[in-house]
Amino acid sequence: MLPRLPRLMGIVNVTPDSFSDGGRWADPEAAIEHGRRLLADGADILDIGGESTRPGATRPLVEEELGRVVPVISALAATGAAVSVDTMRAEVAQAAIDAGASIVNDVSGGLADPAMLPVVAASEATYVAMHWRAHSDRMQDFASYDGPGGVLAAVREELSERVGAMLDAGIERPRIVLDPGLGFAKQGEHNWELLRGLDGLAELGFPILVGASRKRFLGALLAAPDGTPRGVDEREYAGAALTLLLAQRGVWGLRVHDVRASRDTLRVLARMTGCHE
Ligand code: PMM
Repeated sequence: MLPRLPRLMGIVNVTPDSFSDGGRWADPEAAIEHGRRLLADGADILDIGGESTRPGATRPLVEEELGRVVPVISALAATGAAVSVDTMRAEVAQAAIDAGASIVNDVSGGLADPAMLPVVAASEATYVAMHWRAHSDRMQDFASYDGPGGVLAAVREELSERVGAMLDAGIERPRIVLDPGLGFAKQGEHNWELLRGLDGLAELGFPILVGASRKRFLGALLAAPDGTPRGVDEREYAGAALTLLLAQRGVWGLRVHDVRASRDTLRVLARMTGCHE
């Protein structure tokens, strides 16, 4: 059977310092407007985050994070949009659910805050658990995968441990989505290996979300002859190529900045293959 097309999760970073769009939507009104534009461009879900996870980033206070995301989630969920909250904090996840979010996207897979899994378990939210090893100010110190099977085996094993914790906490299987965590405690080549070997991760039996959009490894791939990385705003064709390839591999979702480019790509794929949109 042909795979269903992946859901497009449009990114709304309500932060002053995210790597590709830091500061652009830091004001709630600008973020709400941006979310509306992404919906018009074809987003199925809006992923709203108030903490930058760029390598080296320091964490905002919980009050700051709440003040950034809650008004934006309330406004966008009130229009009927499917909203996800990108947070590692249980308190923020709870406030987001109360404001209308139906997905909790936790880049730490429950490792950053011990209260996260119980909060999600007590809700009906879908839980996206990403592979993660440490906070952004020191995650690149953990980007080594020297064991047998390399990065693929390590990510698979560490995510399956997290699945065990989620099930123990009472999050039912159908609510769990896994994410390989491209760029989080990973070097560029690790990201490529994970993308090539994604089917191995899918063997765990859970839907897969991938966030490759505009990331540094694409800038490196597209670097100028002198080695200067391609700018963050000029990586959308590489992103669209990944959208196509990953859709053909049957991923559940793609977390993207350039929703229009990905939606156009999926429309072509649907017409060519008969996948349903
Ligand atoms: N990447 C970023 C933030 N949140 N969430 C998931 N599930 N997967 C990701 O790969 C991911 C994420 C960082 O990227 P950004 O600064 O472009 O938002």
